Amino acid sequence: MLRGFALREAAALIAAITRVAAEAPFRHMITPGGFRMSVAMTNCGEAGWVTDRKGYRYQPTDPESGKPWPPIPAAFLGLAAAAAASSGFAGFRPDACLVNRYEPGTRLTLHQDRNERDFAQPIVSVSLGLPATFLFGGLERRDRPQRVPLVHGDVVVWGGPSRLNFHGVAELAEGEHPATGRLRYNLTLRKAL
Ligand code: MD6
Ligand code: FE
Repeated sequence: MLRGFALREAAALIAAITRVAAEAPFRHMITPGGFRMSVAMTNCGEAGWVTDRKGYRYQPTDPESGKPWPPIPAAFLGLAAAAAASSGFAGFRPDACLVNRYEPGTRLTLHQDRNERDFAQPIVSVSLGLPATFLFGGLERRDRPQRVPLVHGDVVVWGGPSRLNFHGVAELAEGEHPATGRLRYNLTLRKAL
Protein backbone atom coordinates (compact mmCIF):
# COMPACT_ATOMS: atom_id res chain seq x y z
CA MET A 1 0.00 0.00 0.00
CA LEU A 2 1.65 3.21 -1.19
CA ARG A 3 -0.39 6.00 0.37
CA GLY A 4 -0.41 9.14 -1.79
CA PHE A 5 2.05 7.72 -4.32
CA ALA A 6 0.04 9.17 -7.27
CA LEU A 7 -0.88 12.50 -5.67
CA ARG A 8 1.66 14.60 -7.56
CA GLU A 9 0.47 13.25 -10.93
CA ALA A 10 -3.21 12.92 -10.12
CA ALA A 11 -4.40 15.80 -12.31
CA ALA A 12 -2.43 14.48 -15.28
CA LEU A 13 -3.83 10.98 -14.73
CA ILE A 14 -7.40 12.29 -14.67
CA ALA A 15 -6.79 14.30 -17.86
CA ALA A 16 -5.44 11.14 -19.51
CA ILE A 17 -8.51 9.14 -18.40
CA THR A 18 -10.68 11.77 -20.12
CA ARG A 19 -8.68 11.31 -23.35
CA VAL A 20 -8.95 7.52 -23.19
CA ALA A 21 -12.71 7.78 -22.61
CA ALA A 22 -13.09 10.10 -25.62
CA GLU A 23 -11.89 7.20 -27.81
CA ALA A 24 -13.34 4.30 -25.82
CA PRO A 25 -16.31 5.58 -23.80
CA PHE A 26 -17.19 4.23 -20.34
CA ARG A 27 -19.90 1.59 -20.52
CA HIS A 28 -21.78 -0.74 -18.18
CA MET A 29 -20.87 -4.27 -19.21
CA ILE A 30 -23.09 -7.30 -18.73
CA THR A 31 -21.93 -10.23 -16.60
CA PRO A 32 -22.18 -13.80 -17.91
CA GLY A 33 -25.17 -14.17 -15.55
CA GLY A 34 -26.98 -11.31 -17.30
CA PHE A 35 -26.49 -8.52 -14.73
CA ARG A 36 -25.52 -4.96 -15.77
CA MET A 37 -22.45 -3.89 -13.77
CA SER A 38 -22.97 -0.72 -11.73
CA VAL A 39 -19.30 0.16 -12.26
CA ALA A 40 -18.73 1.82 -15.66
CA MET A 41 -15.57 0.57 -17.41
CA THR A 42 -13.23 1.23 -20.26
CA ASN A 43 -9.72 0.07 -21.15
CA CYS A 44 -6.47 1.07 -22.74
CA GLY A 45 -3.57 -1.06 -23.86
CA GLU A 46 -2.94 -4.00 -26.18
CA ALA A 47 -5.75 -5.86 -24.47
CA GLY A 48 -8.82 -4.78 -22.52
CA TRP A 49 -10.87 -6.69 -19.98
CA VAL A 50 -14.45 -7.30 -21.07
CA THR A 51 -17.46 -9.23 -19.89
CA ASP A 52 -20.61 -10.18 -21.76
CA ARG A 53 -23.03 -13.12 -21.83
CA LYS A 54 -20.22 -15.26 -23.23
CA GLY A 55 -17.86 -14.73 -20.29
CA TYR A 56 -14.91 -12.73 -18.95
CA ARG A 57 -11.80 -12.25 -21.09
CA TYR A 58 -9.17 -9.88 -22.44
CA GLN A 59 -9.54 -8.82 -26.03
CA PRO A 60 -7.51 -6.52 -28.31
CA THR A 61 -10.50 -4.51 -29.54
CA ASP A 62 -13.33 -2.53 -27.99
CA PRO A 63 -16.51 -4.54 -28.59
CA GLU A 64 -18.51 -1.29 -28.90
CA SER A 65 -16.46 0.07 -31.81
CA GLY A 66 -14.51 -2.92 -33.12
CA LYS A 67 -11.37 -0.73 -32.92
CA PRO A 68 -8.21 -1.41 -30.89
CA TRP A 69 -8.27 0.04 -27.38
CA PRO A 70 -6.35 3.33 -27.09
CA PRO A 71 -2.72 3.01 -25.98
CA ILE A 72 -1.84 3.16 -22.28
CA PRO A 73 -0.89 6.79 -21.54
CA ALA A 74 2.81 7.24 -20.73
CA ALA A 75 1.91 8.71 -17.33
CA PHE A 76 0.14 5.44 -16.37
CA LEU A 77 3.10 3.31 -17.47
CA GLY A 78 5.67 5.38 -15.60
CA LEU A 79 3.65 5.40 -12.40
CA ALA A 80 2.97 1.66 -12.57
CA ALA A 81 6.62 0.79 -13.12
CA ALA A 82 7.77 3.08 -10.29
CA ALA A 83 5.17 1.74 -7.86
CA ALA A 84 5.93 -1.88 -8.74
CA ALA A 85 9.70 -1.34 -8.47
CA SER A 86 9.35 0.25 -5.04
CA SER A 87 7.45 -2.85 -3.92
CA GLY A 88 9.96 -5.40 -5.17
CA PHE A 89 8.63 -6.00 -8.70
CA ALA A 90 11.34 -4.50 -10.90
CA GLY A 91 10.70 -4.42 -14.65
CA PHE A 92 6.88 -4.40 -14.51
CA ARG A 93 5.58 -3.59 -18.00
CA PRO A 94 1.78 -3.63 -18.13
CA ASP A 95 0.01 -4.30 -21.43
CA ALA A 96 -3.55 -3.73 -20.22
CA CYS A 97 -5.24 -1.11 -18.07
CA LEU A 98 -8.82 -1.43 -16.90
CA VAL A 99 -10.37 1.90 -15.91
CA ASN A 100 -13.28 1.70 -13.46
CA ARG A 101 -15.63 4.60 -12.79
CA TYR A 102 -17.83 4.68 -9.68
CA GLU A 103 -20.61 7.04 -8.65
CA PRO A 104 -22.17 7.11 -5.17
CA GLY A 105 -24.23 3.92 -4.84
CA THR A 106 -21.93 1.90 -7.12
CA ARG A 107 -20.18 -1.18 -5.80
CA LEU A 108 -18.06 -4.04 -7.07
CA THR A 109 -18.91 -7.48 -5.75
CA LEU A 110 -16.26 -9.88 -4.48
CA HIS A 111 -14.23 -11.39 -7.30
CA GLN A 112 -10.83 -12.80 -8.20
CA ASP A 113 -8.72 -11.42 -11.03
CA ARG A 114 -7.78 -14.55 -12.91
CA ASN A 115 -8.09 -13.76 -16.61
CA GLU A 116 -4.40 -12.78 -16.81
CA ARG A 117 -1.95 -15.38 -18.11
CA ASP A 118 0.78 -15.10 -15.47
CA PHE A 119 -0.27 -14.79 -11.82
CA ALA A 120 3.37 -14.15 -10.88
CA GLN A 121 2.88 -10.64 -12.35
CA PRO A 122 1.53 -8.04 -9.93
CA ILE A 123 -1.40 -5.68 -10.52
CA VAL A 124 -0.91 -1.98 -9.77
CA SER A 125 -4.09 -0.21 -8.66
CA VAL A 126 -4.50 3.58 -8.51
CA SER A 127 -7.38 5.33 -6.73
CA LEU A 128 -8.55 8.81 -7.83
CA GLY A 129 -11.38 11.03 -6.65
CA LEU A 130 -13.97 9.98 -4.07
CA PRO A 131 -12.82 7.67 -1.27
CA ALA A 132 -13.84 4.01 -1.18
CA THR A 133 -13.69 1.02 1.12
CA PHE A 134 -11.76 -1.83 -0.46
CA LEU A 135 -12.83 -5.29 0.66
CA PHE A 136 -9.81 -7.54 0.88
CA GLY A 137 -10.84 -11.14 1.35
CA GLY A 138 -9.10 -14.47 1.38
CA LEU A 139 -8.63 -17.32 -1.07
CA GLU A 140 -12.19 -18.55 -0.49
CA ARG A 141 -15.22 -16.42 -1.32
CA ARG A 142 -16.61 -17.09 2.17
CA ASP A 143 -13.55 -15.62 3.98
CA ARG A 144 -14.62 -12.42 5.73
CA PRO A 145 -12.94 -9.45 4.01
CA GLN A 146 -10.82 -6.81 5.73
CA ARG A 147 -12.08 -3.26 5.06
CA VAL A 148 -9.31 -1.01 3.72
CA PRO A 149 -9.96 2.70 3.09
CA LEU A 150 -8.60 3.99 -0.23
CA VAL A 151 -8.38 7.70 -1.00
CA HIS A 152 -7.34 9.95 -3.89
CA GLY A 153 -3.72 9.26 -4.84
CA ASP A 154 -3.34 5.89 -3.10
CA VAL A 155 -1.58 3.14 -5.04
CA VAL A 156 -1.69 -0.56 -4.22
CA VAL A 157 0.79 -3.04 -5.65
CA TRP A 158 -0.73 -6.45 -5.41
CA GLY A 159 1.33 -9.53 -6.10
CA GLY A 160 2.76 -12.65 -4.59
CA PRO A 161 0.79 -15.13 -2.51
CA SER A 162 -2.36 -12.96 -2.22
CA ARG A 163 -2.63 -12.32 -5.98
CA LEU A 164 -5.74 -14.52 -6.25
CA ASN A 165 -7.50 -13.34 -3.09
CA PHE A 166 -11.16 -12.37 -3.38
CA HIS A 167 -11.78 -8.63 -3.22
CA GLY A 168 -14.33 -5.95 -4.04
CA VAL A 169 -15.39 -2.39 -3.35
CA ALA A 170 -18.16 -1.48 -0.88
CA GLU A 171 -20.98 0.78 -2.04
CA LEU A 172 -19.53 4.23 -2.68
CA ALA A 173 -20.77 6.88 -0.25
CA GLU A 174 -22.24 10.17 -1.44
CA GLY A 175 -19.63 12.92 -1.78
CA GLU A 176 -17.87 15.51 -3.89
CA HIS A 177 -14.17 15.51 -4.67
CA PRO A 178 -12.34 18.64 -5.90
CA ALA A 179 -10.57 16.66 -8.64
CA THR A 180 -13.42 14.48 -9.95
CA GLY A 181 -16.74 15.75 -8.58
CA ARG A 182 -19.12 12.88 -7.72
CA LEU A 183 -16.82 10.19 -9.11
CA ARG A 184 -14.16 7.71 -8.14
CA TYR A 185 -11.80 6.30 -10.76
CA ASN A 186 -9.64 3.23 -10.32
CA LEU A 187 -6.88 2.23 -12.71
CA THR A 188 -5.63 -1.35 -12.63
CA LEU A 189 -2.48 -1.88 -14.63
CA ARG A 190 -1.83 -5.47 -15.56
CA LYS A 191 0.33 -7.74 -17.59
CA ALA A 192 -2.55 -9.69 -19.13
CA LEU A 193 -0.92 -11.35 -22.16
C1 MD6 B 1 -11.29 -0.94 -7.55
N1 MD6 B 1 -10.07 -2.97 -7.90
O1 MD6 B 1 -10.50 -0.57 -6.68
C2 MD6 B 1 -11.35 -2.38 -7.96
N2 MD6 B 1 -8.31 -5.96 -8.72
O2 MD6 B 1 -12.10 -0.20 -8.08
C3 MD6 B 1 -9.88 -4.26 -8.21
O3 MD6 B 1 -10.78 -5.01 -8.50
C4 MD6 B 1 -8.51 -4.76 -8.19
O4 MD6 B 1 -7.61 -2.85 -7.10
C5 MD6 B 1 -7.10 -6.49 -8.74
C6 MD6 B 1 -6.01 -5.84 -8.23
C7 MD6 B 1 -6.18 -4.60 -7.67
C8 MD6 B 1 -7.44 -4.04 -7.64
FE1 FE C 1 -10.11 -6.97 -9.12
